[in-house]
Amino acid sequence: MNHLAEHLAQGFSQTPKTLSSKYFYDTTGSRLFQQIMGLPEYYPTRTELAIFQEQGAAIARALAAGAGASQPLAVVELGAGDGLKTKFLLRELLAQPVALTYVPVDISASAIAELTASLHAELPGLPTEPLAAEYSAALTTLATRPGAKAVLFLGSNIGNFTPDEQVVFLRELAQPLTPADRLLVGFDLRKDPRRIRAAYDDAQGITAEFNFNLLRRLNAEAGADFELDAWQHFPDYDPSTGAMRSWLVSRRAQTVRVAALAGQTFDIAAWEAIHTESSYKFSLPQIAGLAAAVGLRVVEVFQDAAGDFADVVLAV
Ligand code: AVI
Repeated sequence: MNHLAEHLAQGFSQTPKTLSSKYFYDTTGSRLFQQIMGLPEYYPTRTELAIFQEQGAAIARALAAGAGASQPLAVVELGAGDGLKTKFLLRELLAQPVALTYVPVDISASAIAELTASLHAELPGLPTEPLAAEYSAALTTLATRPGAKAVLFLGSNIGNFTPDEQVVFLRELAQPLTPADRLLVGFDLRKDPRRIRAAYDDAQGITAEFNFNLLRRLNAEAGADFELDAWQHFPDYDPSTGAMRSWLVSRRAQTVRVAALAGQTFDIAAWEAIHTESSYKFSLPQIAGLAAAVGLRVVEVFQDAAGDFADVVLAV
């Protein structure tokens, strides 16, 4: 049984039916996400980029401070994607008196290949050790690699975990860190709920395509027969919890057959919803609480002037 089919069987046995957003990122999904990052409604990417453009030197100093001039610094980025924003930080880090290596980690092999090629062209002096893998592989790198580490987890990727998963994941990340290491986490902050919801329901329908791509992928890789026009992309935001959620809602009663599950079928009721992604939004006290819960201290908080997004430097 293939991995994706197994995930479908497991996710469809839950109530509500669930598919993980980590399966969004095949080659098509990664391209769609790149388009999303440039959409007028999707503010997080350009806001974090502006923070790096305006405060990059101070962030680089905060990240390299623990390493000093005496030990090499490995910048390990989880979910590196196209690295567009990180390149600003890397340029600033290259100006610090430290021997730097960049270790981008991403689940998408195509994203890692494109990033590696662009880094060779744009930052030819930067030693790079790309890793096409899930986050768990990066945790091994963190635990075994000598020298200081600056771990980057940007773009509010942390928001794609449930609150419980956020604690577990950050605890795992914090566990191998030494006092010389730093962690930089990007958090999308709570704001006007309509702006948040619009960021996941863009007028051009790119986010809807991104969500539908999950079904396309299940059709292609698990032999499922989802009919895409029988589904609706539905995002909702709960301002009381900061939970931004995306759903695929079935427009009619339907039965889906999955070849990779020996032809197993799944009945879906009219207007039944499949949960496909959560993108949690945070407050600053909540971030401080999360850090404290996993034994990390907040070293410095970098925000845009409007307070839409925060990049937080953490250390043990
Ligand atoms: C990758 N992640 C932080 C994005 C987010 O905002 O949750 C993925 C995304 N989903 C829909 N639009 C963007």
